[in-house]
Amino acid sequence: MRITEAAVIVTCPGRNFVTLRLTTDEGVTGLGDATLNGRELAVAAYLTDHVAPLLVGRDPHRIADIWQYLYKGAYWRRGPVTMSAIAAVDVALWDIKGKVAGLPVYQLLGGRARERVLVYGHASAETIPGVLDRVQHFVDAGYRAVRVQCGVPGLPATYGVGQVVGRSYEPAEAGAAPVEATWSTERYLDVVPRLFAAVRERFGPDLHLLHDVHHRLTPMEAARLGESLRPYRPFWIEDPTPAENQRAFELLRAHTCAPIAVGEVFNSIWDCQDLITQQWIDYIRATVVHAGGITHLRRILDLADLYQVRSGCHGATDLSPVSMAAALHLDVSIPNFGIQEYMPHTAETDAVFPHSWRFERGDLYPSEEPGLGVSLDEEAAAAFPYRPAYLPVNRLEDGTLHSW
Ligand code: CS2
Ligand code: MG
Repeated sequence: MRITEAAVIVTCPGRNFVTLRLTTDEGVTGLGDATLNGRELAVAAYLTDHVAPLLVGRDPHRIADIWQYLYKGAYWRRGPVTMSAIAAVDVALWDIKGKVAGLPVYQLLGGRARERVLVYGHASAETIPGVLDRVQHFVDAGYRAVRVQCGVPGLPATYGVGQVVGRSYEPAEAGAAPVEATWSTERYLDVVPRLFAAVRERFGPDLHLLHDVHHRLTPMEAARLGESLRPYRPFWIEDPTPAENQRAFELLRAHTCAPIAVGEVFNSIWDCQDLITQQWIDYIRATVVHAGGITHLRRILDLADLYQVRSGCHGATDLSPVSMAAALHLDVSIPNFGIQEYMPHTAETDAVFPHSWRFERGDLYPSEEPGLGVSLDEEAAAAFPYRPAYLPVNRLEDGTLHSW
C-alpha cells in the first residue's frame, strides 16, 4: 500500500481549520487536523511545501517510522508549527490503519479501558448570576463537570473570563490584528473565590468545578488563588502561571494543594518532562494536534501515568472534530484518563466534518466506525474560505503587555 496524495484543506465554518487528507493507491483515505489557532497558514504551508512531497510513495502502515522521519529528518526539532504538521500526518495514518483493519482507532491502541469519557463544559458570563444560569444549563444537560469563568468587575470583557453577550468569547476574534483587553490581577483574585462560593452554594458539593487562569499569575499569586479556592474543592486550576520556567510550579506546589493542570501550549514530551517527573502538576493538557499526534501524545500520557499524573486533553473549538475524535480514542484507551474538555462546535463545523462520536449525559463515547469516525465534506468546506482571526492580547491598566 502506498500514499498517492497529501492534500491540505483550509476552511472557516466559524473557526479556521487546517486538515490534511492522505489518499492511498487502494482508495483508503485518512484525515489529520493541523490547526494552529492564529497561525493556521504557517502549518498549511509547512505541510504543502515541505511534507506532502516526502509522503507520496511511502507505506502508510509505517506510522512510527514516518513520525521519526519527519521529526528527526527536519533537523529543526519541536515547535508548534512543526509538531502540528507531524500530528496531522500521524493522525491521518492512524485513520488509514483503522479503516484497513476495520476497527475504530481505540481498538488499535489497546481497546477500552473504560466505558465512557467524562467531559467538562464551559460556563462563562460577565456576572456571577450569569455564570450560575450557564452552569444550570450544563447541569440540566447532564454535565458532571463545568469550567466556571466570570468577568472581572470594572474591566471590559476579558478573554476567557467573561463573555460579550451575543459574541463568543474564545478562542479567537476575526480581524486583521488581535483585540486588546485590559487586565487587573487584584480584581481578578478578588472575584474568583466569590464565583466559586456562589456556584457551590447553589449546586452543592458533587459538581466538579474547573477554572482556567490562562497563564496570567505569578506563582505566589496563583498560590493565593489556590488557597482561596480550597473551601470549594476545585477539580483543577488550569495554567495558573506561564510554564516556560517550570521551576515556578515547584514554588507554587509548595504553597497550595490545589490540583494543577498545564499543557495546552506544549508540543513535545520534553515540555512536559520536568512537570511530570517532579510531580509538580496533576493533569497534563497536551493535545493530539499540537503535540505530535496520537503516537507522541500517547508517549506523554504513558510517562504521566508513571508519575500519577492524569490526562485532561485540551478540547477547545479551535481544534477540529478530527482532533476531538482522535482525543476520544486515546481517552477511552489509556489507564490514566482524567477528564476531557468539550466545547461543541458550530452546526456549520459539524456539517463540514460529519462525525459519529456521541455525547450523553456528561460523557462522550468514541466512534465505533473503522478509523477515527470523522469525514470531511470538501464541497461544504469550500463554501467557508479562510478569514484572519487572532487570540486577544491583554494589557495592564498602565498599558504594559501582560500574558493573555
Ligand atoms: C482555552 C482555549 O480551552 C481552553 O482551555 O485555554 O480556549 C485556548 O485559549 C485556545 O484553545 C487557544 O487557541
Ligand atoms: Mg486553557
